[in-house]
Amino acid sequence: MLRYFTAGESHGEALVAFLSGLPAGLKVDQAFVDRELWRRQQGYGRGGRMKIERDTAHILSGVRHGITIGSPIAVQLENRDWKNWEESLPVGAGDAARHKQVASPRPGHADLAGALKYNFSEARYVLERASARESAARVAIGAIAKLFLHDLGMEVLSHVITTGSVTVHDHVPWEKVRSLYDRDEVLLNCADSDAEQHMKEEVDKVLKSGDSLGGVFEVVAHNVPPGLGTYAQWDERLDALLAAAVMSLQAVKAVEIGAGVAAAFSAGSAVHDEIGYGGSAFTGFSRAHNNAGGIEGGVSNGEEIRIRGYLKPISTLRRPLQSVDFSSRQPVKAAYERSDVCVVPAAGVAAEAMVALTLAKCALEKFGGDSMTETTRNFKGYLEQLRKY
Ligand code: EPS
Repeated sequence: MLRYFTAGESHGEALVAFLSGLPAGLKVDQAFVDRELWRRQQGYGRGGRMKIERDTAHILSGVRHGITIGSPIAVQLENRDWKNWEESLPVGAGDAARHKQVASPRPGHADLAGALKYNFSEARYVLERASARESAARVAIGAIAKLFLHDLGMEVLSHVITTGSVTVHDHVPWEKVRSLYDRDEVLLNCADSDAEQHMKEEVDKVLKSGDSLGGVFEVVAHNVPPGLGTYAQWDERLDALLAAAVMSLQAVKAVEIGAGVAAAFSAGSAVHDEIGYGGSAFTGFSRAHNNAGGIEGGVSNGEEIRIRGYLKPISTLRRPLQSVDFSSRQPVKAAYERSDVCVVPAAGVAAEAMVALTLAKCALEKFGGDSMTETTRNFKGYLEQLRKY
């Protein structure tokens, strides 16, 4: 069973991620993992922090001589910013005068709900863990899940559909999403270069005005065979698992699979993907289009999986909203600390990681195996069964 979780505070010494349950014998390409981490750090609209951090995965366990050995994988990511926080956020008691309080909660952030829940007098500890810095740890193990999926022929990437008021309405084919991956400079990770320039202008506007922006990313999982997930039980449905995985990312407030939102306002005849028999990647069956986003009845159907995440605008504003001081209870402006103003491309990369981890989990449930030899043998046997169906 594939299991994973993370630990670490945004300005603590390091982030740590654990990934347990991968078969032995998977080649782990460190350069690939580090490039995924680099991709997450890119995008127009990031704040000063990204000039400090150079994320790299320090693999502590579970990989020897370049391959997985079946034991749990632990990965550490250094926070370079830690050297600026050692006195204000020490593990020991430290000097209270040097602690940096977050005196008034930011609307939209976890600050107030977290302080109430954990009975903190201010929000420092809340934001340290609620911060999207944590998603770097998920990207590190998500990259290893991607390597596993690559061995089964599957790929997971993302692109940006909306930033602020600019939206790409045309369908973006896989080849275009794939070509974004090869870029050495990431602006807004948008496949339409005119739209991307307009998105940049939107970011510039909010940079000037002290505001922030949200947007929409789309994750595409390519070459996923039919049969991952099941309708047999509510918590094994692939759409439910993917929605939870993407929704769990910081600032995501809605998730859509395929044409899910528009479909709710359309007639069935305009939505459902008619079935033909002319051949496709895995079987003789084919589809006229893919409004279902690659999932029907909680099961992958062999079409591309398309899942969108809707991000609220970043809740830290340079021109802050109204709030209340934690100690005096007087009205004040919300706290401001250095922040990003737009993170849609980065959130897309983090969502790729969550989608990859989810698909890897479902693939391992279906194909099993303690070694990659066993897993790929089972996988190939299933592909043969599909071809013969
Ligand atoms: C974040 C605030 C900023 C972001 C951070 C997420 O951090 P800081 O306050 O240290 O400048 O840069 O994102 C990351 C550090 C990252 O690696 O993505 C927040 O409040 O969520």
